[in-house]
Amino acid sequence: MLAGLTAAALTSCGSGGSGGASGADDGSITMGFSQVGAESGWRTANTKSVQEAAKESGITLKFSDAQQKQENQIKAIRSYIQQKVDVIAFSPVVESGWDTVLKEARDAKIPVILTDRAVDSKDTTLYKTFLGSDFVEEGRKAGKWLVESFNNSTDPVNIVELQGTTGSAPANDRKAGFAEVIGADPKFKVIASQTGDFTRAKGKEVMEAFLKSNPDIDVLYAHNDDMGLGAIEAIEGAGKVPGKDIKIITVDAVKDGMQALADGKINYIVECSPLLGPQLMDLAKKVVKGETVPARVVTEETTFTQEQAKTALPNRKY
Ligand code: GYE
Repeated sequence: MLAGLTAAALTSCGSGGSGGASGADDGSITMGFSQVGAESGWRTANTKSVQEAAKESGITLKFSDAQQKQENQIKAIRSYIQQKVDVIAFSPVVESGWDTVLKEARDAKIPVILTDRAVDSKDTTLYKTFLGSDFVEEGRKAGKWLVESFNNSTDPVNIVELQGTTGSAPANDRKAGFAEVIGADPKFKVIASQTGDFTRAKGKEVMEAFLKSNPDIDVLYAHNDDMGLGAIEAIEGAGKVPGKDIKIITVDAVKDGMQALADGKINYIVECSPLLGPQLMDLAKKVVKGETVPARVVTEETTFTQEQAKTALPNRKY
């Protein structure tokens, strides 16, 4: 109780100094959060984590869903600036085009935290910290599994790739990390690569097109579970066996993905954790107080084989 009071008193001084206005007097913190959308199981789990963590840490959350549109996120951020929230957090749908609105936040002295996805702004003083995964490393992990799995063969390996949302950090980086690793051996050929916008429906649609124009696909690399799950429907619809005729690698490790992995329909999943809420709230409290925080906070993650999925599945929360 006493510790809580002390923290509240400190916050009160700090937020007055930071210029954020709404909670300045009583030490309460209001966060404006602009979410990407509701495109995937990962996103749903991430939203829940942020909302629950805000509640638990006593932070008032103003939440908006941008439906995968940058213009909606820019509008939301501008409205948070007008409302004089104490801190803005957002997960940028694409990497480019944020400098103007981030400068507006800085001019209003409202600290900004990037969560989940990065921006490509050269001026890193536009935000306080970036909390999220290392997507290039995730792509590398996917590539390493593939290289090891096809270790014993010199035959060409035909790969199709379902990319995430065009221009998003996870799509750019998961593609780059994967290409870097498989690029060392010319037997690996990416014969088709297109966006499926991180959704199940688009994943299915694009995989159907891939199957029509490419009779000989050995591997699917999908930038998230949802697109992989949509693609599984397309593969089964074409009379092929997912996980056998076509090996499948995905990223995320949400429950539905893990179930498909345990069932043998997916071969390998690279984990990407959506549970960023608690760390985000801790960082928010610190930046509102004016404390220095690390410029980059990387999420800890693992990988799952089919056997590991069977063990992990009963305790999987999302
Ligand atoms: O992998 C995907 C979601 O930005 C890490 O966005 C996130 C990605 C995640 O739609 O499922």
